Amino acid sequence: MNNTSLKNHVIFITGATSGFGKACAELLASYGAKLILTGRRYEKLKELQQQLGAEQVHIAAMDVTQQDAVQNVISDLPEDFKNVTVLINNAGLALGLNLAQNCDLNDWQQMIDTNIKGVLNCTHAILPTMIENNNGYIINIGSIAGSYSYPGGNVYGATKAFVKQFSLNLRADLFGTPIRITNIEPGLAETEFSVVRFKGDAEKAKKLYEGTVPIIAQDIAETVLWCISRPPHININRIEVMPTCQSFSMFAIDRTLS
Ligand code: NDP
Ligand code: 8X3
Repeated sequence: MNNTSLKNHVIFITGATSGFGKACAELLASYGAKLILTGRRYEKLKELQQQLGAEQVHIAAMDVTQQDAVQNVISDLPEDFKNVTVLINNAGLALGLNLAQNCDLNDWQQMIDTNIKGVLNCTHAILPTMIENNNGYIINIGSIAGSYSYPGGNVYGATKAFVKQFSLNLRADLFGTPIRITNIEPGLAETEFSVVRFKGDAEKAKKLYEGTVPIIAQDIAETVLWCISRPPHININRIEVMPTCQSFSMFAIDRTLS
């Protein structure tokens, strides 16, 4: 995308300390965008700001589950960063891969708080600026787990189904404005995601990707860049992205129940 310039953009990224969010920050900065980078780990944000340049990058340690903290970060944005043009709702997590009957309720609640309420907190806080400026683009990071069921996907998949439907419903509500909405739905991708899902068990996470060629974070950053650089009359509603090595499977049939 040689002719693409994002010099007029101020892009707010949640979950910029790792994985897709970090790769988006690096790629979008290289096209000239101003960035607001958020996440809970301040040291990681600081490193990224030093790498990309403080002129172009504002950082704020923020937990998306905390409504007041989100609102404060947005109210306190420096003048140069106030007019957010793109919000990338990327922060999210899966906790555990147990069957529902063996899950920890706290894990379920944390996934709901982060993947659903976090998206709502950020969207609700930033939408008024977009409406006032008659300009904006919200990119949500969903998942194939929001469309396809698998054992152990229980609440994680359900949160991503919420994100998919919320994205479509936002489009319906924002009809008549130039504000665009996209839900990007990746499949198997190697980031810190599985280490978090397996509660810090890096060996188990590594095994999941063995013998595969998964999506990498840069692939999703390029998808985000492609969306942002579409002309204003085009809205990409949803994009489902899988690695070639991943596909669908047969329905499970229990023959012992007859
Ligand atoms: P990573 O674990 O590498 O990154 C997750 C990011 O979310 C981190 O920057 C983390 O930052 C942030 N985060 C988590 N909880 C919070 C919170 N409460 N407040 C603020 N930030 C938070 O995983 P990915 O990059 O893979 O995940 C990014 C998104 O992509 C997620 O929504 C995930 O569900 C989705 N996804 C991932 C896939 C995969 O296979 N990897 C496939 C499909 C979708 P910090 O810890 O510093 O707060
Ligand atoms: C992550 C992809 O298939 O592990 O959203 O749920 S999957």
